[in-house]
Amino acid sequence: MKIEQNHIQDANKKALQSHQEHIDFLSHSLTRKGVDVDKIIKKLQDFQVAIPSWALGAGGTRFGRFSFYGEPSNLEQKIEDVGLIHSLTQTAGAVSLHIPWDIPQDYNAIKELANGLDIKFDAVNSNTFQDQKNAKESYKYGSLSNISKSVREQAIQHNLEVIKIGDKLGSKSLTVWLADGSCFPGQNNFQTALQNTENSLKEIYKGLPTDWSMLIEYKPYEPNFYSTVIQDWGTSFMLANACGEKAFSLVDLGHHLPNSNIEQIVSILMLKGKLGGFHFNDSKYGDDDLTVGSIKPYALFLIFNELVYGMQNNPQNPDLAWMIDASHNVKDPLEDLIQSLDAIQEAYAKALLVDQNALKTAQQENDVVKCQEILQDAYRTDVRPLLAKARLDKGGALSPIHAYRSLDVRNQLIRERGKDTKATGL
Ligand code: RM4
Ligand code: MN
Ligand code: MN
Repeated sequence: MKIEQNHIQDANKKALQSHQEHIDFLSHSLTRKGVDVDKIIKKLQDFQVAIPSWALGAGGTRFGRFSFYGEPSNLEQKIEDVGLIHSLTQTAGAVSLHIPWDIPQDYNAIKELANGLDIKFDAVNSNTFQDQKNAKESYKYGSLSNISKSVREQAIQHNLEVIKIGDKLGSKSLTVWLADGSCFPGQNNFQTALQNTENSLKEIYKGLPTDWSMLIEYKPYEPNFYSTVIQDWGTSFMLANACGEKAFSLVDLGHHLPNSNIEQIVSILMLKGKLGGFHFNDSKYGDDDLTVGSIKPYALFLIFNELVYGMQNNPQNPDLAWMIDASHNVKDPLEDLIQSLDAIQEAYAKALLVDQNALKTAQQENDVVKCQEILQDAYRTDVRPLLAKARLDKGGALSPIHAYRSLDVRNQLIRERGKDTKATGL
């Protein structure tokens, strides 16, 4: 299924008049404050977030899985789904593949399909947290950190294979997330596990094409519940440094213990030129749980404030690979992704409104109250008309969720694909 331009325009018609009133009012008041509105809209239009290939079906938990039906059953259909989201939001111009869940059969056909939908191939993700069919070795006790050389070797080879697949598609980075760790005290020697991981990562690093980067993700717990080898940003940073200048840390919002100051982590990594990628989600308790911005939108704004500061002041840091990393059980996955994209753009727009010069002056004067006022003035601005204008001018929907529903997308997908399809992923 593909959404035609004129259908989006029809869906926009009803709300055009009120949108115009809102954007006129907002532009006027922002311009009066000295904000370059067109520049912000352009930045919003340029900000593209990758959709992970494993988030297009129902997520499920270990207790059960409830499909929304009409799920994509192959990579082509997954890319079509990203195309649907992109045509409405104009923000999802990339897809991130997880191997082996989504190995292309016909590379040219896949590339052509993505190209026609204006979708790029972002980072490719390796998977050494599950055993694959017919694999010689098992990852039950770890992969790159495993005590057995032949298990480590198999995991290294898999990552090199993933690089080859990504290279054929035009990806430029490999994301490594390891489930390695231990469930009980004494199970692992911490030092040996870290040393093995470092050596394995160095082997993978050697296989990176010159214009590629390696993104090393960290996470404190799950699936191991006593220790995780790459548990925090410090460990990931240490490993990235050990590998070389093409290796970076990747921050996933759901991979922190409660109350961690993620904005500070982001800021310091960018100062050191080592923040390479970012995974968006939100959570109350655990990992990958909830729609971006559904629980802690102010925290997301503070994180974006540091990202914007870093993008403007840290030329030593590369462009980031942005990706949504969440999968759910109770929402239509496409609607959920649309909501996430909206929350990301909203936090970004608000962060772009922070008066950086005034903030610097207030900081220099130790005017703590003023500092807070400046941040919250930006945060409290209703930026939704800016987002709508950014989308509208690119041919997207004024309200992607309303358009998705009025165009009856899910039912069309169910008619095309049936009720029994199941997307690969977690
Ligand atoms: C992990 C991590 C990775 C993602 C997998 C599916 O928790 O966030 O980025 O690839 O989940
Ligand atoms: Mn992640
Ligand atoms: Mn995760």
